[in-house]
Amino acid sequence: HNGNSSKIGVLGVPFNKGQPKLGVAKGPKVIRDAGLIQKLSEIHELVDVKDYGDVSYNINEVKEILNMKEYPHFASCNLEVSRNVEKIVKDGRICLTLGGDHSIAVGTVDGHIKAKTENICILWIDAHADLNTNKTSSSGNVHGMPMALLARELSDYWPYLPGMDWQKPVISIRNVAYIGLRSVDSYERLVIDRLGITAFGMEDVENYGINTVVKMALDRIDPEGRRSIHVSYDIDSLDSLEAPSTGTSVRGGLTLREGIHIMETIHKTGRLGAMDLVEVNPSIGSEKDVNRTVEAAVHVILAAFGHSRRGLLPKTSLPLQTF
Ligand code: EXY
Ligand code: MN
Ligand code: MN
Ligand code: MN
Repeated sequence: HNGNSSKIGVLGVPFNKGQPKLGVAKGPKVIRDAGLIQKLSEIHELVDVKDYGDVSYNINEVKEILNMKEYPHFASCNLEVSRNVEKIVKDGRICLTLGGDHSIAVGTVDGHIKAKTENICILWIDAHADLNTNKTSSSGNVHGMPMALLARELSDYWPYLPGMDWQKPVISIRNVAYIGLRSVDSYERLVIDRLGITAFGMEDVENYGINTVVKMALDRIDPEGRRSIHVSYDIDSLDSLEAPSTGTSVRGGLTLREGIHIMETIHKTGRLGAMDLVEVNPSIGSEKDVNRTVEAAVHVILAAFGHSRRGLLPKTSLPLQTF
């Protein structure tokens, strides 16, 4: 482990206004209720986990933006998310943010960038590219837009966004990679091709295997191995059988094994700076579906912070003849 890889700060963002399904605001609660904090602290004895609670925000009365539903809420919440993530990372902790819908990643990435003075890269694990602008989106749902708000190369495609002056689209799309894509809109496809964005879809996972895909992704976005890694993990990257309780599930996705493997590999770099786990919606599906989805989220998170599927040796050595 590197110096700070065992210090974790957990932040909940019960935000649901980036899309129409209300239950996603209960994501932080169901993931915590599954024992996340305790399980994190049990990974190994050096883990130090602090729960910073949930973000709350006052709505700033900024003007509405065409085809960005609930824009004033989005802008107001993300300012608080950014401030909290910046503080947690500056406290020397890896910030784990529990969503909430994926629109909150504008704030988490911004906070991470501010704390690390821009030297970050992003792995966006998702069935979707979340690369629409308000002009290309057919839904107007802001959870389909965060990556387009974050990328420096797309800043000219946005109108002036009041109440978002704090947000800097300073990340270059060259430092962003996707894994898990299988539902990409036509303008998103155009942007990926024109800008040459590193994007591994499910067919690449089949062709190369997940281990090679993660290595290739990291090699592209952080060739010198020096950046702080931001993983924005949308639970809908997993197959609908693994994570049924999510708002925009798409079949044919990652197995839980592949999803865990990604985060084990990231953990081994020692450079995870922040992780988002978003789009768990406990109002979708049966109780069994919800438990299955939350369990999958917890497995992926534990892998990110060093849980080993091999098991750990005992802390104290007993005489061998005990066995
Ligand atoms: N591309 C579609 C849209 O923009 O509405 C669907 C977006 C779903 C986004 C989910 C969170 O990853
Ligand atoms: Mn997403
Ligand atoms: Mn998605
Ligand atoms: Mn098990």
